[in-house]
Amino acid sequence: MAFWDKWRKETKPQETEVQNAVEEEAAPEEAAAETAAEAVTPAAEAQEPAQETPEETAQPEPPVEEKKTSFWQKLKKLYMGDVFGSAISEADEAFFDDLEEMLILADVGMETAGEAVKELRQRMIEDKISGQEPVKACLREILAEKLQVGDTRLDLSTRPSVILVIGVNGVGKTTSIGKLANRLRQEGKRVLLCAGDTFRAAAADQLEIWAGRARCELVRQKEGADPGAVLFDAIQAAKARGVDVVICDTAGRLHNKANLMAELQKLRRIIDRELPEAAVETLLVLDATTGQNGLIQAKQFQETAGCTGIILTKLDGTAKGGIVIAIARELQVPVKFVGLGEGINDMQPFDAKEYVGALI
Ligand SMILES: Nc1nc2c(ncn2[C@@H]2O[C@H](COP(=O)(O)OP(=O)(O)O)[C@@H](O)[C@H]2O)c(=O)[nH]1
Ligand SMILES: [Mg+2]
Repeated sequence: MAFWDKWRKETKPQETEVQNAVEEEAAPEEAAAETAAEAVTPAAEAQEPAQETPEETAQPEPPVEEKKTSFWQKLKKLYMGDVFGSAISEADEAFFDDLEEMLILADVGMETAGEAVKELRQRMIEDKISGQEPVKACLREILAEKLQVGDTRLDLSTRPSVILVIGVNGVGKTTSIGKLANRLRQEGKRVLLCAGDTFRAAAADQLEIWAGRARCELVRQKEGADPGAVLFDAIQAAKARGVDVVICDTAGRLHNKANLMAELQKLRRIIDRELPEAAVETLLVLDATTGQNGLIQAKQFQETAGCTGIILTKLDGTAKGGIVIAIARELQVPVKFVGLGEGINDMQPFDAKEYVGALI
């Protein structure tokens, strides 16, 4: 069973047709002058959800899964009944090489794969570990440790608290906001979405559809409005209405780093000024299918904007689940949620132990 199937096991089939506005890389322009709120739309007025379709058919078996099976079969031969001594034979060297290759193929990253194998080798010698299951368990433990880089829960301790959602175009920011809003609503929280991606009207329209689905409130302005002004309005609305969580969508523009930084910092300043005591999460959304390239982008975002957590989307679309480990290890930011499909329930809080168990 592929690891994402295991992740999926608790999610119910949900709607998969999401109106997806094609993101265009709009050249950032000077932000428009701050304007008053144009529309503050309660959930009841939000558009009807898009048509529901049944869950897609099962994914084909990925090549990594095959590799994994044959690899562990090989391992079994090598270690069944073996008592591991202090010396590592040539055959064992081959095992460690294969293991490192498997981890790299799974997108764990060269450096992290090398480290993990080194640690495994050490522990196997020190603790005299042998046999397929004990070795696997030891490797799981090592990988899980690499994933422990901070609290995976959201800090929503104030009313309101704010979640700023950032990341490049098309990674799944707006979709993840919809899923997250739904989750928080189910926990009984009053949620307000802020349409901070103002480059195209379609971006706010897409968020409005999600607001309708998740039955939460939305603050939007006209296309081209200053995202800071929209956030300002959203915060005022949240204060006035006793909203628990404001989730702010943003435009994803990475090619102009200076503009991106300026805009994200401006949003942050508005939050700090209007809600100085508020718990603020900055969640970076990453697309798992972009693998190591995504990691390079993530590093730039992290340097520019800083983030308190990662939402890793489209894990259903990759056989290379190891990217989660690479991200945690190299960014030192906890993965807080993983996206496993386009439906409203296709997102789960991240659990390192469960994940590693599904991976290996
Ligand atoms: N398979 C899959 N598709 C996703 C996931 N999250 C988002 N998407 C899709 O990715 C595309 C871009 O999503 P969108 O939320 O518009 O990205 P944004 O530009 O970052 O706001 C849409 O077609 C979404 O349905 C996921 O976890 N799995
Ligand atoms: Mg979007």
